[in-house]
Amino acid sequence: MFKKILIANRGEIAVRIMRTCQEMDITTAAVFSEVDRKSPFVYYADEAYPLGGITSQESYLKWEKIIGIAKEYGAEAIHPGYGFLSENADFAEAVFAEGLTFIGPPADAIRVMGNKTEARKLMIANGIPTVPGTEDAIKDKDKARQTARKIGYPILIKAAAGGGGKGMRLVEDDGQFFEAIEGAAREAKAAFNDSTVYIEKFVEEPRHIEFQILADSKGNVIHLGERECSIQRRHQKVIEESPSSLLTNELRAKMGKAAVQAAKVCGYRSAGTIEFLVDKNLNFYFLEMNTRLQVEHPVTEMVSGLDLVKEQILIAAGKSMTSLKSLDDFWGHAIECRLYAENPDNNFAPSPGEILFLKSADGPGIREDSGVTQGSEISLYYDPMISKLIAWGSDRRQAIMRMLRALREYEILGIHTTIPFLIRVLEHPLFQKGKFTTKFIEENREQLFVENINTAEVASFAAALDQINEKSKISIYNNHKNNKHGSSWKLIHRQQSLRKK
Ligand code: MV4
Repeated sequence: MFKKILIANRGEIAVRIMRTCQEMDITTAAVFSEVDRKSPFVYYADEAYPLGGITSQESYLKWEKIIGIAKEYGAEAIHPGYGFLSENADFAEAVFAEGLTFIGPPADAIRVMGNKTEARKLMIANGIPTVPGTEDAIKDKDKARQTARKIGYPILIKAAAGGGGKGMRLVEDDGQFFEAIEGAAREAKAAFNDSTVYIEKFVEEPRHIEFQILADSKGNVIHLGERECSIQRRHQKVIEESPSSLLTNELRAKMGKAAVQAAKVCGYRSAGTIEFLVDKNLNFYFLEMNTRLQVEHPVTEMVSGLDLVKEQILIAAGKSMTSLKSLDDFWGHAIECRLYAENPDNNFAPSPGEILFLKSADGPGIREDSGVTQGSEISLYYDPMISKLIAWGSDRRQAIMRMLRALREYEILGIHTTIPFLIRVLEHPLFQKGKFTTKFIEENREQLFVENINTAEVASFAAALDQINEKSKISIYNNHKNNKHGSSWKLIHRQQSLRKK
């Protein structure tokens, strides 16, 4: 087993990975930018090495430097977390070339899945359902328009080098086709330095459901059920859960089988995720594969009892994955909320600053994976996600109620957070019934945002409260149900006593 692992990441995921290393008796080495010098993950690590620099470009993406540190200080393996270098095939290859272990899939698997047309081709060749569309990159625009007509509008133009919704164009009829193709290609060239685009039929009001897979070098490939990720805003996931209330055991088995097959045909090893779209007739289609540990991996951990980081480390060290009999061993329901340093009632504007006070949630069924602490400074340089709350319950209802309770317990001063918005989503009757698609937030704007509070009756009260809140940047998340556990007034009191000190 590895004696020392370098974690090439920051924030909550760096802490998450180090926790498992602790449990496995593995020494941890952090690398950090100047902005992160005092971050919890730097203190958590057994050793920490400065990368210098401020932006990602100047720090966490400097892979020669990171590999150099690993070699100099005797780390045998590098865990990339998510984002940054995690899906960079050249990095994975360079790590290997330097005699170190990349805790993730083989570079070839990253490469093929990183190219969305290559990935589609591979899936089609192996009988895995994909969205109807072009198999190859578009070269001839007239031919492409013929294809679009054959598929039937609306269609989506996607960038081969894209993913995660970047560089997508919706085309509703023939008249828009050429302009859209040219625009998409131009955008793809600018964003990914690759103008290759392809066409898919537009699946209307789909659910986004993804399957967690694990593959080891002994030839074992299993799936760990699904995560329902339809609650998104601008291609950013907001809430994830497992299991999905949409799937029957029969459909789950079918999709799981396709996910395992997808992992096998690309020669996968480590933890990975197969994303599917599911339409209203419960047809499912392969969308893309994420060749990394994902932000939302904890919901799978909570229902399976597995530690996915431990599995990744075991697999990277050439050992078998922990045996897992079947989904019959899974228990209960888990929900994750991503907490962002953003103001949901001002179009999710970033909310940088110092966390003046922090008392997070705990109690039955609550897990928090956080990257911050009281006194942390939230900068504008990196992703604004500061923490993840995960609630486990014996059923979906209990998981929702526990999450709501935890969100109301959470006390944070100095920055705005998305907590008030998350509460509104969890309280929404359609969310509670499990009746939603990827359009949920867009379609329920009126109930999810408070910008329409402007009646004369509440205006003066709201103005007064706003003033206080603006000063202290307190999120008003409790002006309903007389919830005394998280009252604004209590927070304001706390803020004032902090000021006196
Ligand atoms: C689609 C689609 C409908 N039809 N592809 C967005 C993220 C990227 N992974 C692919 N995405 C979509 N691809 C076809 N053929 C709709 C989306 C989509 C979406 C997917 C999952 C979750 C949220 C979404 C929000 C808007 C669009």
